[in-house]
Amino acid sequence: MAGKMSIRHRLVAAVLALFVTLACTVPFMSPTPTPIPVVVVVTSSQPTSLPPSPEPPTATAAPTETPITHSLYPVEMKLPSGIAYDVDSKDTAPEHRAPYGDSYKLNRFERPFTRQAMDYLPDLDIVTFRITADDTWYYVFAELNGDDPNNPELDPRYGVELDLDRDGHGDYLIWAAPPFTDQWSADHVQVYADKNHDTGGPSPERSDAPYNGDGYETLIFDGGRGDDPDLAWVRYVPTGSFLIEFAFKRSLAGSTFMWGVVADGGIKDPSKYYYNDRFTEEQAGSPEKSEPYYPINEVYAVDNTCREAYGFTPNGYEPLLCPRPEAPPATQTVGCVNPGQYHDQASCEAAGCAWVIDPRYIAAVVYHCVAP
Ligand SMILES: [Ca+2]
Ligand SMILES: [Ca+2]
Ligand SMILES: [Ca+2]
Ligand SMILES: [Ca+2]
Repeated sequence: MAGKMSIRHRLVAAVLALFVTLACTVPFMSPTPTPIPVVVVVTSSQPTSLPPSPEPPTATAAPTETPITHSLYPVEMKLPSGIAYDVDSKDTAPEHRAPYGDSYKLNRFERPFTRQAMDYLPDLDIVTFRITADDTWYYVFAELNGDDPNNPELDPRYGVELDLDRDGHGDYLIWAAPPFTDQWSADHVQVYADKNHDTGGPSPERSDAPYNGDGYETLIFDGGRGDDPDLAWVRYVPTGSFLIEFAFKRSLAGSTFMWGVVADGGIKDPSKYYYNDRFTEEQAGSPEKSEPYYPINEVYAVDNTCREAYGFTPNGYEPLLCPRPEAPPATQTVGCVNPGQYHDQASCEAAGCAWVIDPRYIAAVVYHCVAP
């Protein structure tokens, strides 16, 4: 009995609903049906479940991006004791110049300065660089003189260049963009490869300008998208100045390679590496007042380092290899200090250093200054 009543009630309700619907619809009927507005809620990480839409199919579908899932994270590593030094331009900054160490020919830039005005940009001035490793990762530390890697006017990029076969042509560039935080993140890290081996042009140790290769042209990792979502990471460590710390998989670099770091607030274009092949020396300018093309012009707001060897003892002929040995002026009080700063025999020997043939030059006898 209760069941029959219930069915009867439902029938009555259905009939009433039909009347109400007709009553509501009929006054609004028009010869052209009006599309029903649909509010589309789009989320960035997952496909949305939308009601059937009367809109024509020209409406753009929401991007169906798969969320990035990381399975391995870098850890906190102690700063390694092994340290390499880049030129510190802080002391000569008031004079709007770099002290030394910029070599257009070698694609080695000491240009943490604005174009032409040569105002100092400490957030781009690399002063030390180091590397260490654990079972999964290489960790590279770049120490900079500034205090803001998120400097909004510069929007700087910090990078690590890897040369796996030691020929001076960079093979990978790990390239990180703001915002940087003190937590490991892969979100703003990219890894570029040079698959056609034209970084550096025909000669990695000389300018080939004007050269139109495509530099680091292949993006193999982009914020976690790529074959390995955990390939490369970055964070920064405020230290009074700051450290940019990179972590990248050992599988990317192998067990022996050459590496250097770069801070770029100027051109910021991996496809134009190396910059000394894109601009003549005159176009690039120079940060040293003793040079004819002072001040810096087309190649500006950039600092990079020489290349260090990892996992092998360099023979001295590796292109772009850091001069050896290179020691900090602050920790040496006697004897030859930072011989790379002397560019003539008299000042080299006066400082207690030795003026010897530079083994990196095969075609010509070139002297450079080293520790005796
Ligand atoms: Ca520097
Ligand atoms: Ca190479
Ligand atoms: Ca070149
Ligand atoms: Ca290339």
